Amino acid sequence: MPEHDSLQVDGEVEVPTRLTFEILCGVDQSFQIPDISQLVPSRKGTAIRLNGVLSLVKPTERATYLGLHSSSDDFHASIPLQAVRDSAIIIYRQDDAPLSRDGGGPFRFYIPNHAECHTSEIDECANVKFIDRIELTAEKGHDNRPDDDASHAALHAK
Ligand SMILES: Nc1nc2c(c(=O)[nH]1)N[C@H]1C(S)=C(S)[C@@H](COP(=O)(O)O)O[C@H]1N2
Ligand SMILES: [Mo]
Repeated sequence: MPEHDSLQVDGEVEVPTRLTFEILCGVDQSFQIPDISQLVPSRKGTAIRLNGVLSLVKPTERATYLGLHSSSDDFHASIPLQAVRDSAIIIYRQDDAPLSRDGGGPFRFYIPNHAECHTSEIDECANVKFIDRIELTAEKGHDNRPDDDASHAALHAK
């Protein structure tokens, strides 16, 4: 069971790693986005580039899909790695504290140039909140994003 305040990164990687707020704060500045409102005007916080995390865990050549798991509310997405490798970020900090649950924290996956909900594999629904595990896989993995308007509306009504 992943711990709630940490982010396990495993699967098709050479170095499975359990990330914490402190570890992410210490990742090289070149991978940090101190103020994400410069990238996404409506969002606040500090993020790390997915690339920064991948540099720590070293994906294998077989890694093709990125699995984003939120066990706390059982929400999961599996998206093609190559399409988001250079653009996706993980928001993990607001001021000097971990990102709040209200903000999707402690770890929130985010694709700045996402498509509208259920128009593409790389859609807004893939911006998974409360992620506690990132799993790299060779094939598409578990994905329970809403795939039509009705299931989407039902999710948002929760
Ligand atoms: N853990 C989790 N992440 C989630 C969801 C969810 O229900 N649970 N909903 C998704 C959907 S369908 C959308 S459209 C976006 C909405 O993000 P927002 O609440 O920041 O606008 O979050 C996505 N991330
Ligand atoms: Mo969505």
